[in-house]
Amino acid sequence: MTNSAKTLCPYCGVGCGLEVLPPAQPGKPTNRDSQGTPIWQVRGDRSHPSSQGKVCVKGATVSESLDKNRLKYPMMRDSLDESFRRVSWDEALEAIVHRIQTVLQTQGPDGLSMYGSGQFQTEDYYIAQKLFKGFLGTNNFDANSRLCMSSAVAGYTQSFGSDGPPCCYEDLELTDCAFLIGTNTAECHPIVFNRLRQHHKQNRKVKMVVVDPRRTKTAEVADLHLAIKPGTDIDLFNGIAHLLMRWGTIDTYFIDECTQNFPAYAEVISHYPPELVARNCEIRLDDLETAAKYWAKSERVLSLWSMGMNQSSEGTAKVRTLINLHLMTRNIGKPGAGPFSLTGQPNAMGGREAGGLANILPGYRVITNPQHCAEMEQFWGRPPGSIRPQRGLTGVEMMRALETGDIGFLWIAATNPAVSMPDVKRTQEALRRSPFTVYQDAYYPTETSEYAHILLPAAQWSEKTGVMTNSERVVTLCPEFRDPPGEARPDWAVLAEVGRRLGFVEAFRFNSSAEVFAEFVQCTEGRPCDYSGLSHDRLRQQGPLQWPYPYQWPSPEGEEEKEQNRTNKRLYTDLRFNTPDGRARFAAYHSKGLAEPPDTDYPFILTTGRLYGHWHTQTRTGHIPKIRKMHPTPFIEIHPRDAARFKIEENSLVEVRSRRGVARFPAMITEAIAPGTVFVPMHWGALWADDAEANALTHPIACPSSLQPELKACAVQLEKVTIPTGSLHGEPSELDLKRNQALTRK
Ligand SMILES: Nc1nc2c(c(=O)[nH]1)N[C@H]1C(S)=C(S)[C@@H](COP(=O)(O)OP(=O)(O)OC[C@H]3O[C@@H](n4cnc5c(=O)[nH]c(N)nc54)[C@H](O)[C@@H]3O)O[C@H]1N2
Ligand SMILES: Nc1nc2c(c(=O)[nH]1)N[C@H]1C(S)=C(S)[C@@H](COP(=O)(O)OP(=O)(O)OC[C@H]3O[C@@H](n4cnc5c(=O)[nH]c(N)nc54)[C@H](O)[C@@H]3O)O[C@H]1N2
Ligand code: SF4
Ligand SMILES: [Mo]
Repeated sequence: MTNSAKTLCPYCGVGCGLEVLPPAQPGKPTNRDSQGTPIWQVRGDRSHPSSQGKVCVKGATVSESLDKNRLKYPMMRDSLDESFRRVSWDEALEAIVHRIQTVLQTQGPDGLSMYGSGQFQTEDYYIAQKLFKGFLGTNNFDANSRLCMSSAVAGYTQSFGSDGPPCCYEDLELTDCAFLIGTNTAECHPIVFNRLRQHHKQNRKVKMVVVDPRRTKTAEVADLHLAIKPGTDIDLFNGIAHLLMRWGTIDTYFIDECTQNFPAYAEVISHYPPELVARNCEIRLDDLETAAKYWAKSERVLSLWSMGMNQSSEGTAKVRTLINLHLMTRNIGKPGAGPFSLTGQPNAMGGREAGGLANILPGYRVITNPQHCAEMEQFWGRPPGSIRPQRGLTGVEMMRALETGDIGFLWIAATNPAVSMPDVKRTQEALRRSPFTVYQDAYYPTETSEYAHILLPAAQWSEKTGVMTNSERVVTLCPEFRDPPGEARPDWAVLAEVGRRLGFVEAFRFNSSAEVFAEFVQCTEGRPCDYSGLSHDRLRQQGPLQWPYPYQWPSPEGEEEKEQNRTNKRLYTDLRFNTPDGRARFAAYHSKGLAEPPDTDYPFILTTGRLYGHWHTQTRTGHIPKIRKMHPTPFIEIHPRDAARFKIEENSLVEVRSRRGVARFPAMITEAIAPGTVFVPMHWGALWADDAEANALTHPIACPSSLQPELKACAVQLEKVTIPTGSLHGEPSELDLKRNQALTRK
């Protein structure tokens, strides 16, 4: 190909448009990376509505990662002690089909399971649901979104009657006050942050409040940083609500007409007077009052959140308690306002739309709703009763089922659970016991490939055509613009082929991902996430489009189209919610705090998260020199007071122990972290550093409603180790040190 292509960045859920150009352009020197390999040029797509031409370092360097360490051919082995041998696709697929049939006979459908990813495209997700839930008869499909977005899904669904972020990015530029809670937006959703920050800088009256135990890059520029004690968000929200009630700055008309359950909520918040809340959250009383005042005095309040809220044993309650504040002040369904969950992965949204978790079905249907099961049975031409209205196993439960022998077949795709799951040593042990694991990934090796019996090479972004949805419900077509390496194939095509080989020939007869998408969109018709009017062709011709986008909407790009695009920017503008009576639900929750609070044996709270340059388990970013230079080594952030207590100096090696495991990190002493709390990045699995796995320490205790584990907090003890750090991880980079200094500056 010699022309440029427009696509979407395959990293975070901001979903920036990219324009890519082939390495060789007439009359120009070939574009190469620092090692001399020709690479595609990447720049921001100015016509993309979400990003308007902007990109961050990850998007800008993505093409450097595409050709390194690729898995090119199917590989197989009979046991994990053997080395892999190259096999044909035919042999690999036959082995998979044979195993599925054996497990169906010996253990039944629930002996089968698949663990997928928000890095699937929507077509991959849909085919996996059709195969597992529709045709194999098990709801054991879960995705890494369980570790990421499931509390937001549960929160939206319970408060509004269905999933779906109701806001759009334009709200970032229309708000009077933005609350950023448990989100390091500046590093993790940089282009969303830039849009908000620009607006904030230009308008002195616009306020930015950051709620995060760490003084992050995001917190640095806030008007108010509430460095709450980890796990006290509900205290804070109920405390703000208490003050709003006291001041009478609530919208009683909206509460009466459009919501339910306010009295129960009012009773709960009466127990959260400001003095108590400030004490529980370990913040100043006047800061709490200032936060409440900002909320009360602003016409339009926007809240943005991500993992500091979702990854919690009370994640759903946190989300719903935040939504309460929006309901109580009618900060919803209007420009510049609303509760806006920032999605993590590039297509976590598409996954939700396509039913890609163990408790949902395509088209924002819920698996425990028999009517929804019946609709999908009919859609897929399956006999009544074939989809059981019972949720399947979550990712963590799949690991438990490997321990007990309850599953006999595990298919992992587009995720690296041997790094990213909580209590990862136990996870690794469980994976070691799996009788049959298929692992489908773009790269080799990854930490998870060590536990596979069959490796399937995946064509990844740029090598396959499919659709992804970003945080603001904008759907973008990502076309194939380069050839997959070796024999790599798109995920949807592999799943469809297995479906056909299992005998479901007609149901899985798809010749292209466009056909898969065309089938999928039909089952969204009439649903809250209706995009039955979308097709690959339309997205190719018209560019990215936002849902809802029903079939009835005509195609011309004239005035009518523009008008419709305007009306689907925000959900709930008519103040009718997706509950049976159209009213939103207040939630009455008391704060419970952390599942594993610190105690005398494990006196510190460990929190974990991300750095600007790296993406998760580094399968891509670990091979990009510029990013490695930015963050070459893991580290642990410790407050100077705690460091002094343990005689820990800058860069001395610290051993961190929890009840589950141990890890070691060079110390980074900084006032950016509160005393009593320490932070480590999640990016270093066993392939990238010795003993620096954040998840060796974390626990799997989950929110009872969303089943999302509390990856953001566990109790640990610290000890200084006396061997020199250089031998383990090398020195931290200039940039990380500078960042640390900048953050320490008060
Ligand atoms: N650079 C980069 N960007 C990414 C990713 C990446 O790997 N790298 N991954 C993407 C994905 S999948 C995701 S999910 C997002 C995650 O995006 P974020 O959620 O913004 O990132 P994290 O660093 O995981 O956590 C955010 C913050 O939560 C805070 N926190 C911890 N405990 C609490 C608490 O109890 N309450 C509150 N209020 N805050 C708390 C932490 O101190 C941390 O600063 O990023 C996406 N973007
Ligand atoms: N301690 C701690 N742990 C965490 C978190 C945390 O904050 N703290 N965050 C959690 C969250 S929010 C998330 S989202 C997870 C992320 O954790 P993972 O999903 O395990 O991390 P990734 O490195 O993104 O893994 C994606 C894999 O998919 C592969 N891949 C890329 N594209 C394709 C494709 O098209 N097809 C296939 N088959 N493979 C592809 C990549 O090579 C890579 O191996 O981590 C979770 N774990
Ligand atoms: S902000 Fe997210 S989507 Fe945009 S370029 Fe960066 S990683 Fe990609
Ligand atoms: Mo995530």
